Amino acid sequence: MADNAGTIAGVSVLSNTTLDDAFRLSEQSISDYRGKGHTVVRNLATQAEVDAYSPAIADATFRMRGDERPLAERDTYGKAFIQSMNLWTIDEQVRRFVFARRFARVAAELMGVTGVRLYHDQALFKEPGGGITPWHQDQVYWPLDTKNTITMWMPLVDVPTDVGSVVFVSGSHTSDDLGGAEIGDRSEQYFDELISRRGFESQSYAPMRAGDATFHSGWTLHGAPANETSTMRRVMTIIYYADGTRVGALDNPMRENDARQWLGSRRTGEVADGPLNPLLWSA
Ligand SMILES: O=C(O)CCC(=O)C(=O)O
Repeated sequence: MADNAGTIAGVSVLSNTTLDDAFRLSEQSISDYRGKGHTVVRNLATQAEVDAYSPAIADATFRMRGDERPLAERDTYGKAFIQSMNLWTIDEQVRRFVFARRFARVAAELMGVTGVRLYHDQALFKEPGGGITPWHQDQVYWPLDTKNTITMWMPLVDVPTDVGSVVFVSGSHTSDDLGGAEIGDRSEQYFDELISRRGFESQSYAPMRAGDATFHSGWTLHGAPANETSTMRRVMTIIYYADGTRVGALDNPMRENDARQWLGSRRTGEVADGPLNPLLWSA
């Protein structure tokens, strides 16, 4: 089928499958997201839609891949996944997926805001034998002066329980920066201790089907187990923030770097509306 195949005989074909219609979000998803800092939305994309876009996403992921060393030579964070970012800028088919109004509207409705902008996308492909994703909070990296940041995490393949699906720490999003800093061995140990000391509860939504999606807030503590299977865990993520958000403190090198890379070098106090931050949905 030309429309859904993604490639025909190696030639890339643009899909006619649009992702711009409204999805009926349940009240339960909204209250889970706001209360716990995470939720799952089942069947946000159909299998046919995933099939239409995932070849282009996979192709762009491998083209943009930075670290090509074998797993054994990488550190803990490097072993967690192949991570390729802002794929929408190199492929029209991926751009259509990332700019999907359906996904952006769900993000806005979960946060309860009237518009969302793109921060960036990233593919997170956990290889067979890939390691844990250490506990971390995303917003340590993001110089965004708002609590209204959210990641959509959508598997492009079915994710059974034994293939590292994300584990979220419920309620951790209300605490802002919990102090674990950069993702790696130290954040894993720091947050392991913090979770047991504070008696936090954690939750995973595995098993997940291709096209299901989880959403988590920028301050929600999360990580993922290793992939001990022989299947690549192919996941695409899209990160959004509320329209009107200003650039926050550039108080660590990661945030300085993110402001340069994703926010058009906007400075603290300026509206975060750089050329890579289109408004993807507004009421
Ligand atoms: O995919 C993973 O293993 C971790 C995902 C993650 O950290 C994120 O989407 O913020």
